[in-house]
Amino acid sequence: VDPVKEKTLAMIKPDGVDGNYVDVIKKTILDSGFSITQEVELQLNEDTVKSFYAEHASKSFFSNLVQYMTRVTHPESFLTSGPVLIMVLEKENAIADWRALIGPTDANRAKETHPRSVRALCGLDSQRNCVHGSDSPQSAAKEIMFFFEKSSSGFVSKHDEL
Ligand code: DGI
Repeated sequence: VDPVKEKTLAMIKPDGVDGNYVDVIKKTILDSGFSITQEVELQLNEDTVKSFYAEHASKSFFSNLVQYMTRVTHPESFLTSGPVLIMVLEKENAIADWRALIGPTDANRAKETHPRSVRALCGLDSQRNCVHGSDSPQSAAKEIMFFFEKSSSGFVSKHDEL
Protein backbone atom coordinates (compact mmCIF):
# COMPACT_ATOMS: atom_id res chain seq x y z
CA VAL A 1 0.00 0.00 0.00
CA ASP A 2 1.29 3.46 -0.87
CA PRO A 3 1.89 5.62 2.20
CA VAL A 4 -0.39 8.66 2.26
CA LYS A 5 1.63 11.62 1.13
CA GLU A 6 1.23 14.99 2.75
CA LYS A 7 2.16 18.48 1.54
CA THR A 8 3.58 21.33 3.56
CA LEU A 9 4.69 24.87 2.85
CA ALA A 10 8.37 25.67 3.34
CA MET A 11 9.97 29.06 2.94
CA ILE A 12 13.58 30.17 2.93
CA LYS A 13 13.35 33.65 4.43
CA PRO A 14 15.33 36.70 3.16
CA ASP A 15 18.32 36.05 5.45
CA GLY A 16 18.56 32.47 4.17
CA VAL A 17 18.40 33.47 0.50
CA ASP A 18 20.80 36.37 0.97
CA GLY A 19 23.15 34.23 3.07
CA ASN A 20 23.48 31.70 0.24
CA TYR A 21 21.81 28.89 2.16
CA VAL A 22 19.39 27.87 -0.62
CA ASP A 23 21.49 25.02 -2.03
CA VAL A 24 22.39 23.44 1.32
CA ILE A 25 18.78 23.69 2.56
CA LYS A 26 17.43 22.14 -0.64
CA LYS A 27 19.98 19.32 -0.35
CA THR A 28 18.84 18.70 3.25
CA ILE A 29 15.22 18.65 2.07
CA LEU A 30 15.89 16.14 -0.72
CA ASP A 31 18.24 13.99 1.41
CA SER A 32 15.46 13.79 4.01
CA GLY A 33 13.09 12.19 1.52
CA PHE A 34 10.91 15.14 0.54
CA SER A 35 10.14 16.02 -3.03
CA ILE A 36 9.83 19.68 -3.95
CA THR A 37 6.63 19.85 -6.00
CA GLN A 38 6.39 23.64 -6.38
CA GLU A 39 8.88 26.42 -6.08
CA VAL A 40 8.75 30.17 -6.55
CA GLU A 41 11.10 33.01 -5.67
CA LEU A 42 9.18 36.11 -4.61
CA GLN A 43 9.84 39.54 -3.24
CA LEU A 44 7.22 39.81 -0.49
CA ASN A 45 5.63 43.18 0.08
CA GLU A 46 4.26 44.51 3.36
CA ASP A 47 0.64 43.61 2.63
CA THR A 48 1.52 40.03 1.72
CA VAL A 49 3.54 39.51 4.90
CA LYS A 50 0.86 41.11 7.08
CA SER A 51 -1.72 38.81 5.60
CA PHE A 52 0.50 35.69 5.79
CA TYR A 53 1.33 36.35 9.46
CA ALA A 54 -2.11 37.79 10.38
CA GLU A 55 -2.33 35.60 13.50
CA HIS A 56 0.64 37.54 14.93
CA ALA A 57 -0.78 41.01 14.17
CA SER A 58 -1.20 41.91 17.86
CA LYS A 59 2.29 40.78 18.91
CA SER A 60 4.91 43.33 19.96
CA PHE A 61 7.35 41.96 17.36
CA PHE A 62 4.89 42.24 14.42
CA SER A 63 6.31 45.37 12.77
CA ASN A 64 9.85 44.00 13.12
CA LEU A 65 8.69 40.72 11.63
CA VAL A 66 7.12 42.52 8.65
CA GLN A 67 10.31 44.54 8.08
CA TYR A 68 12.48 41.45 8.28
CA MET A 69 10.30 39.43 5.90
CA THR A 70 10.24 42.23 3.34
CA ARG A 71 13.92 42.74 4.07
CA VAL A 72 13.60 46.49 4.67
CA THR A 73 16.25 46.38 7.37
CA HIS A 74 19.21 44.12 7.81
CA PRO A 75 22.13 44.95 10.07
CA GLU A 76 24.86 43.60 7.81
CA SER A 77 23.67 44.95 4.52
CA PHE A 78 22.45 48.03 2.71
CA LEU A 79 19.90 46.11 0.69
CA THR A 80 16.39 47.48 0.96
CA SER A 81 14.66 44.36 -0.27
CA GLY A 82 15.34 40.68 -0.67
CA PRO A 83 13.38 37.73 -1.98
CA VAL A 84 12.22 34.56 -0.27
CA LEU A 85 12.05 31.07 -1.78
CA ILE A 86 8.69 29.38 -1.29
CA MET A 87 8.35 25.64 -1.80
CA VAL A 88 5.72 22.95 -1.46
CA LEU A 89 7.30 19.83 0.05
CA GLU A 90 5.72 16.41 -0.26
CA LYS A 91 6.24 13.13 1.56
CA GLU A 92 4.59 10.94 4.15
CA ASN A 93 4.26 12.98 7.39
CA ALA A 94 5.71 16.04 5.62
CA ILE A 95 4.26 18.64 8.02
CA ALA A 96 5.67 17.27 11.29
CA ASP A 97 8.89 16.05 9.67
CA TRP A 98 9.70 19.46 8.13
CA ARG A 99 8.97 21.17 11.49
CA ALA A 100 11.33 18.69 13.19
CA LEU A 101 14.00 19.30 10.57
CA ILE A 102 13.91 23.10 10.95
CA GLY A 103 14.02 23.05 14.76
CA PRO A 104 12.70 25.53 17.35
CA THR A 105 11.55 29.06 16.43
CA ASP A 106 14.42 30.68 18.35
CA ALA A 107 17.59 29.90 16.39
CA ASN A 108 19.71 30.48 19.51
CA ARG A 109 17.81 27.74 21.29
CA ALA A 110 18.05 25.57 18.17
CA LYS A 111 21.85 25.79 18.32
CA GLU A 112 21.73 24.40 21.88
CA THR A 113 18.99 21.81 21.67
CA HIS A 114 18.86 20.85 17.97
CA PRO A 115 22.38 21.52 16.63
CA ARG A 116 21.70 19.60 13.41
CA SER A 117 18.52 21.53 12.58
CA VAL A 118 18.22 24.00 9.71
CA ARG A 119 17.62 26.94 12.07
CA ALA A 120 20.77 26.01 14.03
CA LEU A 121 22.68 26.03 10.76
CA CYS A 122 21.53 29.33 9.31
CA GLY A 123 19.33 31.20 11.81
CA LEU A 124 20.43 33.97 14.16
CA ASP A 125 17.71 34.52 16.77
CA SER A 126 13.94 34.25 17.36
CA GLN A 127 13.16 36.60 14.48
CA ARG A 128 15.88 35.92 11.95
CA ASN A 129 15.35 32.18 11.90
CA CYS A 130 15.98 31.57 8.21
CA VAL A 131 13.10 29.23 7.36
CA HIS A 132 9.36 28.72 7.75
CA GLY A 133 7.30 25.56 8.01
CA SER A 134 3.54 25.07 8.37
CA ASP A 135 2.69 23.93 11.89
CA SER A 136 -0.49 21.88 11.26
CA PRO A 137 -2.51 20.30 8.43
CA GLN A 138 -4.87 23.29 8.59
CA SER A 139 -2.10 25.86 8.23
CA ALA A 140 -0.36 23.80 5.54
CA ALA A 141 -3.54 23.78 3.41
CA LYS A 142 -4.13 27.48 4.02
CA GLU A 143 -0.52 28.52 3.38
CA ILE A 144 -0.19 26.48 0.19
CA MET A 145 -3.37 28.11 -1.15
CA PHE A 146 -2.02 31.51 -0.06
CA PHE A 147 0.86 31.25 -2.51
CA PHE A 148 -0.33 28.76 -5.16
CA GLU A 149 -3.50 28.03 -7.07
CA LYS A 150 -4.72 25.21 -9.27
CA SER A 151 -4.60 25.75 -13.00
CA SER A 152 -4.85 23.52 -16.04
CA SER A 153 -1.11 22.95 -15.83
CA GLY A 154 -1.13 22.05 -12.13
CA PHE A 155 -0.42 24.34 -9.20
CA VAL A 156 0.97 27.74 -10.16
CA SER A 157 2.09 30.76 -8.18
CA LYS A 158 -0.58 33.35 -7.39
CA HIS A 159 1.92 36.13 -6.97
CA ASP A 160 4.33 37.80 -9.35
CA GLU A 161 7.56 35.91 -9.71
CA LEU A 162 10.91 37.63 -9.70
O1 DGI B 1 6.08 28.77 13.37
P1 DGI B 1 7.36 29.46 13.76
O2 DGI B 1 7.95 30.28 12.66
O3 DGI B 1 8.38 28.54 14.38
O4 DGI B 1 6.99 30.46 14.96
P2 DGI B 1 5.72 31.41 15.18
O5 DGI B 1 4.57 31.02 14.32
O6 DGI B 1 5.49 31.47 16.66
O7 DGI B 1 6.27 32.86 14.76
C1 DGI B 1 6.26 33.26 13.41
C2 DGI B 1 7.47 34.12 13.16
O8 DGI B 1 7.39 35.31 13.97
C3 DGI B 1 8.80 33.47 13.56
O9 DGI B 1 9.29 32.60 12.58
C4 DGI B 1 9.66 34.69 13.77
C5 DGI B 1 8.69 35.67 14.39
N1 DGI B 1 8.78 35.60 15.86
C6 DGI B 1 8.24 34.65 16.67
N2 DGI B 1 8.51 34.91 17.95
C7 DGI B 1 9.24 36.05 17.96
C8 DGI B 1 9.40 36.48 16.62
N3 DGI B 1 10.08 37.61 16.29
C9 DGI B 1 10.61 38.32 17.28
N4 DGI B 1 11.27 39.44 16.96
N5 DGI B 1 10.48 37.97 18.59
C10 DGI B 1 9.81 36.84 18.99
O10 DGI B 1 9.71 36.53 20.19
